[in-house]
Amino acid sequence: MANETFIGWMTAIQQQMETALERLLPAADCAPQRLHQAMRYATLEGGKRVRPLLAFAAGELVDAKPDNLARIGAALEMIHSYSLVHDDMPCMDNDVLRRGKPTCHVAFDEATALLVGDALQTRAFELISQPMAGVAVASQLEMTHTLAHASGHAGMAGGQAIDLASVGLPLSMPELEFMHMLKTGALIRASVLMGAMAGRELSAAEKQALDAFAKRIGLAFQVVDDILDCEADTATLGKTAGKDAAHDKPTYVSLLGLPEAKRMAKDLHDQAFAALQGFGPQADRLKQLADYIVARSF
Ligand code: GRG
Repeated sequence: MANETFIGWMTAIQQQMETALERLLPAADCAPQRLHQAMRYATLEGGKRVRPLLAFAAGELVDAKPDNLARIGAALEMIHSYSLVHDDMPCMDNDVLRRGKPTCHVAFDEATALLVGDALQTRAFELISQPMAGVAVASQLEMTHTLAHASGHAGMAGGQAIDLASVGLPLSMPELEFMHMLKTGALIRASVLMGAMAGRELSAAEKQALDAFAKRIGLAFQVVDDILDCEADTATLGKTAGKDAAHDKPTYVSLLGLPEAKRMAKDLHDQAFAALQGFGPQADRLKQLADYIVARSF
């Protein structure tokens, strides 16, 4: 029953995000049409919207306004979609399938895909730097800083650089963890923190607890991604399965083996739950999302 309620909530937020993204992305019939069409192609109708869901769930802790959370969610999803477009390009992972459809550079062309990433990234910052009703300017500045830090050299882009340099190398566990904390974990962590910046101020202890949750769940997301890459099929994932092993990429599965990687995902999930102990029922959505992230099948 509780699970049904969660699925209803998740579906409603996913629909709300689709509507917000439709509105906040540039119109397809407005010049330059090809770029705008490709930005919409890469962002709309696809993806689980995990980062916006985390921002909405964290927003519940602080009674944040849904309109502001939708804008924060759209910014997060634009950064995430840009990273997928660039990651799929021939100079990086060179993949042809993403979110169940041809990758952006295949459906359009490489130059357009490069520009899609650039334009989605800057659009994200345009969105979160516009005034938000009821949110202090200082909080918005903190949000902008958090998103920039999580996306750049000390976050996602840095993690991607380590990933590209690690192919075929036997990474140690701390090295693998560092790479994933940056590449995947940083934006997931930022999603939680940014949602919580859109409402009432949390105490220092609450912020610390939420950050501990966000870090654990960011890492759990990646461990599960590694497991799915070797256990799920391409049709279910909507992206090419088995790529990590084929590209000789170090993963939690290659380092620990499947059973131990599964145990690690469960441990991280339990640690994430424990971090939320001090919050009341307002943290229930975050807990349900943690369950979903660890139990998901794609
Ligand atoms: C190009 C700067 C730059 C960074 C790329 C995110 C990333 C860094 C690469 C994607 C490669 C990858 C498969 C990473 C593993 C975790 C991950 C981000 C999976 C995709 O995210 P989901 O599952 O995707 O949230 P959907 O499609 O549901 O949005």
